[in-house]
Amino acid sequence: MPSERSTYDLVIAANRLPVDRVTADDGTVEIRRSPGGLVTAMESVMRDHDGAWVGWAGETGDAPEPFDDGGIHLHPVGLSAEDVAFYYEGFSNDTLWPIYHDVIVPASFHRDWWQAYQRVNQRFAEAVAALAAPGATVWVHDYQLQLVPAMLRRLRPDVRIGWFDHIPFPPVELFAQLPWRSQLLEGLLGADFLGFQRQADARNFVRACRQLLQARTKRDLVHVEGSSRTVRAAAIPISVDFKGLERLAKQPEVMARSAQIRESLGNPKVLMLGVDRLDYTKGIRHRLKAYEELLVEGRFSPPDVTLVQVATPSRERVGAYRTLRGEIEQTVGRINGEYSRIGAPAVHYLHHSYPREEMAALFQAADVMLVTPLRDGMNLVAKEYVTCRHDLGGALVLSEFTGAWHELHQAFACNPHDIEGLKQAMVRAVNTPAKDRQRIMQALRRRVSDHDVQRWAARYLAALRSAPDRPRLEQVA
Ligand code: GDG
Repeated sequence: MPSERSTYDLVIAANRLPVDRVTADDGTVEIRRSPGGLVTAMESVMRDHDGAWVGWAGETGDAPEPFDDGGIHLHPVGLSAEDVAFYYEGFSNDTLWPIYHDVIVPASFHRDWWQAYQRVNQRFAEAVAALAAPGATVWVHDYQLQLVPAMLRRLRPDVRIGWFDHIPFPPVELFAQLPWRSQLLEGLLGADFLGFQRQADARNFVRACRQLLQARTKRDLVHVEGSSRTVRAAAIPISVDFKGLERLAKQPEVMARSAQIRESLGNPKVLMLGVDRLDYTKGIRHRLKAYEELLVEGRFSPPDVTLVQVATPSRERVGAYRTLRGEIEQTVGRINGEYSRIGAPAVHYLHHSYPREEMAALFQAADVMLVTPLRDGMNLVAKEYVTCRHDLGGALVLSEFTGAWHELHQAFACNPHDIEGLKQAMVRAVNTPAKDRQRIMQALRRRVSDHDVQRWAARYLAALRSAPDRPRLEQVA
């Protein structure tokens, strides 16, 4: 049932709605929770607010009617097949995503993708403008919607606009490659407050404004040329719903499932686990290389040691993702061909998505969690893993190139480009005495429990409320 109200004091805009509408061949419509870090984080925030969420419902064609789900008013934005190909798969995931992740693969630049990006951002801005109550707070999310803040400000100068960047913001030397760099910065400067995962990301943004727009800046403030506005850019790192997830992990069925997983893997001495969207930023190939070398050197040997790699299907129509999948599957095949025994594969490779309960059980079953991205805004999997380890068991190997590492530095740190170093971190995680591992796990859990997603949202909304709303020229040299 759509809600009676027509405007809302809090409006979220994100590329995806927190649910997918899936129409079966017989015409029946099913509503499914959609995957991804943002959805996981925002769900618990929206539970505490009476708000609306604007986003794509996951099917191409006309937008379905707005509907309510779990106390949130959901307002779908329609995307045509061309919009999905150009705005989402193209500009968002084949232009911006590589540039914002250190150009691990080359970025593609196409002017018709940029046209689609502008068109779709305008559509989002108009949908938000129609739903926001006078003086409402609007929270725009992520790299797909960087033009929305300025577009929305033109339509609704009365609303307070925040934007949060879930992924890294690149150094100006990389950002400058974008033919549309000025328009993107100007789009973001329509906001009152810009939130980033790390201070380095916020600093990169401010520097880009200074160098590419010749904007006046001071510390975390950017003056918007030709206006009396200043915009603040600061780090507010995202987190997980610690209490909710810990509760799930403590359920007897989840704990029983965890024991069953170990059992069905032949009760290995060491179970290593990777859980990622199948994405080249996540360092899955580097992790497999390190593991393979440890097998070659005889430092690890199945069935004593085994690796479970969950690689959730992602962006399968983008070329770089198809190539990566081929490479990973070839590597897994080679490792298994060489080192598996009947009933004891060296790598269990699972190209599926699983329910949350199963993920929690896997986290609890794993002795060593491998989080080895080459670049990652935060990485919620690292925080979810420690949240699920209420038994203080397990060890986290964590890449220095994740936002999470800046908070979880007691973890077994690694530089995934340094395969020798990565191997050492994996071996250390296995060999460190249980007592020391427990102490480390306790410290990691304390950090996540004190800085959970509820605190993140409260901090973000407080920063947005207190962002400069009047000329503060005296602060901008
Ligand atoms: C972006 C940024 C940032 C994965 N497979 C399954 C599943 N997942 C869940 C994980 C986790 C989420 O998806 C993935 O979040 P990450 O943070 O690891 O990575 P991205 O998707 O790249 O997210 C990232 C994040 O936004 C939030 O700001 O941390 O840096 O890139 O929650 O558990 N969940 C279920 N089944 C799966 O198979 N249920």
